[in-house]
Amino acid sequence: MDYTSEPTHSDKLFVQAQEPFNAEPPAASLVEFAYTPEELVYCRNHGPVREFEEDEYRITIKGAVEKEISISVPQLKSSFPKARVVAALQCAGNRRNEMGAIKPVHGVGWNSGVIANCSWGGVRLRDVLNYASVQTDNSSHVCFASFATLCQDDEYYGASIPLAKAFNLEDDVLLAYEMNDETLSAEHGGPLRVVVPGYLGARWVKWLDTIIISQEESPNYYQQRDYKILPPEIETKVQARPVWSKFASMTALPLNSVVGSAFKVSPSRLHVKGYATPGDCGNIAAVEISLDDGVTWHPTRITYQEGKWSWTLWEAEIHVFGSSGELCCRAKDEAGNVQPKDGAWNMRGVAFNGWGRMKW
Ligand SMILES: Nc1nc2c(c(=O)[nH]1)N[C@H]1C(S)=C(S)[C@@H](COP(=O)(O)O)O[C@H]1N2
Ligand SMILES: [Mo]
Repeated sequence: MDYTSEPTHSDKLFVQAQEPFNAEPPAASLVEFAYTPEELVYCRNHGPVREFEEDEYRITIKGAVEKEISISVPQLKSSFPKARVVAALQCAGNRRNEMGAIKPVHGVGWNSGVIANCSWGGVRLRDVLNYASVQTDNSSHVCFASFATLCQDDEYYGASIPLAKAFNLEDDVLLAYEMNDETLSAEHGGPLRVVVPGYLGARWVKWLDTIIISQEESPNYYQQRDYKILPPEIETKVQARPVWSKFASMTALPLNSVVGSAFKVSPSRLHVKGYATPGDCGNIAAVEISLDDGVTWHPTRITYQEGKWSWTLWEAEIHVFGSSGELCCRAKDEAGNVQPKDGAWNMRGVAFNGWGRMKW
């Protein structure tokens, strides 16, 4: 990993592009905090960041609802109970550079820093939907849109989630106005963004202004084309175009873990820290590390995990021989799934989850 190279380098984030603004912190900084401080929260934008006045900011809820609603953020805050959820926001392109090393992929060249574990405060989407009185069954979709902002590949930014996810009592999908107990900044989608615990970041629509209950998924580019795991034989966008609609939109990201840092604490002892995120089969149960490419594995200590949707932080001290080598890590979930050695290649470079690796 090389964070000193071009294009630019800010104090805390490696800036991939100024316009739209895309930037990530080094994973070594991330693993120092259970809750990611705002200055280390990655920025992923498909268009310009826009600032809005909270008092005048309104969202509309329409489609298959009994009453179409237009409600301001101050009204949302005073009408519905406040909910708080700790959840990891992760871009589907996290670790794309590692997948790109197998064979080139299309997308921003992210390392392993497009992830942030934050406490989100807002109102529950299901409370708002119950108020609007949804007139359809659970096979429908909640489509989110930000018509007020521009983006690169469509007229607006949009995404959707199954209505069942929005209504699941344990899932806590929020319309969030706070991040880490502070007012949500414009950079991260303030005054209002969607928080979909467990789902890839692309569904966490920023500057949300419209919710539509529909029988269909969002027709938006970012739901229908981007953010799909295409089969490995599709290598170009030209090949993808006629078949895009055949493949499912991404929802949960896969079981994953990454080595964030490895420091020598003595000539023969290495202190290793990392993070892990679950797939959709239960939380992280263990993370192991290996110094011999997976022949032998050593346990690590889980130092942070909170609720169902946070990331897991882990660390270990391990005896090393020689002056350098490679370290790898793998996560296991409560259902017994084990992170695979090799991540499967796909054209967009999404959902890479091969063993975490780091040279020491
Ligand atoms: N309106 C809007 N919402 C958006 C995006 C965007 O470009 N526009 N990017 C999405 C993607 S791909 C990710 S990973 C997250 C990033 O959120 P962050 O910039 O707060 O880290 O926001 C999602 N929501
Ligand atoms: Mo993303």
